[in-house]
Amino acid sequence: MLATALATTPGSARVIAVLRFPLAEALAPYRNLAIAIVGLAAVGLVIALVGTVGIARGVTRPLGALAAVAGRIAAGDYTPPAASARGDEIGQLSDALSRMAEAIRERERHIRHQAAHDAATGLPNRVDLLQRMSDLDRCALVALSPRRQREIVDTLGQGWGDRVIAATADRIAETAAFDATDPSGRAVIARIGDGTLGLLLPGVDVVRATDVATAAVAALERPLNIDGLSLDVTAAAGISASPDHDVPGADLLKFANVALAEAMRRETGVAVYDPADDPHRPERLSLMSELRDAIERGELTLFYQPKVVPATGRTAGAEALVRWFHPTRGFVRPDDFIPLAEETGTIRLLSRWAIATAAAQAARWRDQGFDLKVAVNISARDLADAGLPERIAASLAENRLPADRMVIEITESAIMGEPDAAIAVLQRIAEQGVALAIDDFGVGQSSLAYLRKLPVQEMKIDKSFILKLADSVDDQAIVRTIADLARTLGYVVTAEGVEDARALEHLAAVGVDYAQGYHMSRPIPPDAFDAFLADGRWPATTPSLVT
Ligand code: G
Ligand code: G
Ligand code: MN
Repeated sequence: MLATALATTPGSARVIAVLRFPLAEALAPYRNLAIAIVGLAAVGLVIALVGTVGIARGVTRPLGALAAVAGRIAAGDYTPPAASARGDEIGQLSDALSRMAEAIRERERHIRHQAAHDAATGLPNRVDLLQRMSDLDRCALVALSPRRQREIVDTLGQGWGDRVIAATADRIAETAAFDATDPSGRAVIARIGDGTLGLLLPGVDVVRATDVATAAVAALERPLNIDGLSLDVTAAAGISASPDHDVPGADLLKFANVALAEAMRRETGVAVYDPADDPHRPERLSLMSELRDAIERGELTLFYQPKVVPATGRTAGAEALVRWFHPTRGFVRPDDFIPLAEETGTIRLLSRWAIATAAAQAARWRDQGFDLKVAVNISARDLADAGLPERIAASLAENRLPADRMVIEITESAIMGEPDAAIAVLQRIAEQGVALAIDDFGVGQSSLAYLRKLPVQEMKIDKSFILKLADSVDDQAIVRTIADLARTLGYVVTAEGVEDARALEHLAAVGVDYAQGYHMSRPIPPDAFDAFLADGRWPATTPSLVT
């Protein structure tokens, strides 16, 4: 029972309402409704749960698959995920992954290509060549270089250097000999240096490689035609082979380069690796450290060879030529250590020594009353010695010798294509009043047009044109032409290699300024030179000056 007082107006009697109907009975009609509501809610919840799980699975399963694909891509497997038919976000993600895999595959292919190829020519590079070589037990390697590559790069620029290398490779690939060694199609022409190609010939021995190299060099006798420009390159090739030169792969490359350096010196332009040419062999290195010691200990001497005026017989000068009498090896020929000293850089020490020694000797002769110009040879490497002009000035000053008593000889090949800095060194030597002479003139590839730009005063005609002068009409014509031309251009002309009186007479008739050779005297030590001067057969002063 439930009783509750009802609100009334003030002053009226209290009214109390009494409920006498049972509450449970009153609520009974609503119980079913409540049960239905709870039941519905439960069913709804279950449906929602099932739906959520379903949807979640529909998303996570394809996502998991895509994650696995991403993992494979990371591991380097670029097979794209199976094409998705779904148009929703998952489908889009799958397509994006596909495209990414393809892009990565393409970029990786590009990077691999770049790593194995030379960018400028598209040829395989040295890394690639070494990689291929390491897989071979028997192979030959030919290192080939256009002889005029450096000149071409210097005058036309690096772009043309690249074009020449590419055209050279094409020319070689066309030769039948190269084709014949390559039934397997595994032979490659790679760019192994700025100006050097490497021909890797699998299963080929030295003999067959020499055939290929000879054919390649011959094919390059014909000018290359690039963009309408005809370029005469001529080539040299060095050969090494395994197992002939029984060494692991990397050394084969070094050996082919050593042979190439030798081939450059040969007229045939082809050389097989010979350990005797190898500047890196230990014996040679010890010779070089001994040379340094020999210079410091004063074991080197200069010999002098007279330069005589053909018409009068007057001795006007001398060329200083280094001699090395080794305490245990005996006499070491300059041809055996000068090239080596040039390669190792020791030549700079040697040249500074030779200049100081020759200046002192010239001063001694001056003090004895002989007015002789003394010539000293320098090498291309000396032109990298920016301090050389000052050393020459110092040697002259120490001996109070006028600069015009000294001549510096350099071969044409040593100055051809040298950078401006090297030419500046020559310029600074000449500015002091020291004369520059071009040695071995006529055998190099230089042009008079180029030499005209240099501060040169003297041309020394190479001895190959003089040795048989009396009997060779050709040589006579050449010598006359060179002498006339040089004289017209204002050069002093010297002929080297005068071995008999007839040659000397001929030179007197042609009118060269100086003659030098065994006929007058071999290179001799200073005291023998004094005796030579005293002998009077080739008086050191003109008769008019004597009286
Ligand atoms: O005499 P003959 O065998 O000296 O010389 C051999 C070669 O060595 C020649 O080419 C000559 O120019 C070179 N030569 C000789 N003496 C010197 C030198 O003092 N310096 C340089 N750079 N070369 C030299
Ligand atoms: O490269 P350069 O010209 O500096 O070297 C001179 C070389 O020529 C030296 O080796 C020297 O001994 C050599 N020589 C000098 N006179 C004669 C000669 O009359 N005949 C020959 N065959 N060689 C000579
Ligand atoms: Mn010389």
